[in-house]
Amino acid sequence: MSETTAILSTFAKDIHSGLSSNPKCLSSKYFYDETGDQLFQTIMGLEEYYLTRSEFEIFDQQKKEILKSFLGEDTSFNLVELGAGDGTKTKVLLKYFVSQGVDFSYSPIDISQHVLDVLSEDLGESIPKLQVNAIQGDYFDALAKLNENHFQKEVVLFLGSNIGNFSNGSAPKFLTRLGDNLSTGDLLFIGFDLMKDPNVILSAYNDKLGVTKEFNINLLRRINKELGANFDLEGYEHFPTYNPITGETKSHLVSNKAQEVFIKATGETYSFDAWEAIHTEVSQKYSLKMIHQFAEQAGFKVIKNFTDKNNFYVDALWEKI
Ligand code: AVJ
Repeated sequence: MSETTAILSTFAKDIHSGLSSNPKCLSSKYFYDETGDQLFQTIMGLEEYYLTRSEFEIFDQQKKEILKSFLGEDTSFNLVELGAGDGTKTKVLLKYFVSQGVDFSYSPIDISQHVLDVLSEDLGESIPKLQVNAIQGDYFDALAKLNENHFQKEVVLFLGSNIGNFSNGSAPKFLTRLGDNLSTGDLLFIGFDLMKDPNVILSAYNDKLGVTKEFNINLLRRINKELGANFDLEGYEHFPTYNPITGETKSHLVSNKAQEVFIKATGETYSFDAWEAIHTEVSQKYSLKMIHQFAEQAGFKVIKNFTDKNNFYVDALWEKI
């Protein structure tokens, strides 16, 4: 890289290291600029994208049981949500808990202050009685801060199969670190997308309208815009794969010709062979056995699994040992 390295953003450094690797890769955490957020909102409403609908069904149909399990022997708790987003699904639970007169507060944690502002305003209007305490920042910093000031039981939500973006190698480390920031008896309510008919899974990442393709290609558009690159957006095919043995779903952008791209921010040119691929995302699918192993490895006890009627998806409730 050129001598400007020292002043390069983390974004530029990550993109440089990904495009210099073999095979090439780019991190899915960079999908979410404003356009990426909007595209993901659209994905959540797609016919093929069963994940959101399945989790919504679990909340809607089993909210009474969920509340009972959250409370356990206690009479109150603090509900913490990691990566709250727009809170559409969570609202089903929040509304129900408020209607039942439950003594709880809600602390959404997100890296984006903008997301938190929109969510807080929306909740102020739709559930005015709800006590909201939004925290901007890194998940672990925010959890540590909460743990200092709270004597109530924490119930941490990590929904949407966001855990799926971690490889199976890195997920246990993340979950262990999460547990390190909790106290004995605290709860983790975590959404996992289950293994199922491979065709159903592949369609969810290759929708007819091409929204997921746009979502994937938007990463290149973002690099063009923010790092001054000249990716030809027509020069890459969207290609997801699912491995039914490991449960790994991967998204790729495949270069449909030999081509080069120049990125101003790194001062470098990157070459693609014809049909060379960039790996852009992992969306891991799980068996219940894998999920139980994760809980054990990370120091949690399994309390209950909540699944939808199709058995497509599970929200697992774990207790910190
Ligand atoms: C937000 C990570 C759960 O992997 O299913 C949707 C993102 N990627 N379509 C997922 C996504 C392509 C989504 N997660």
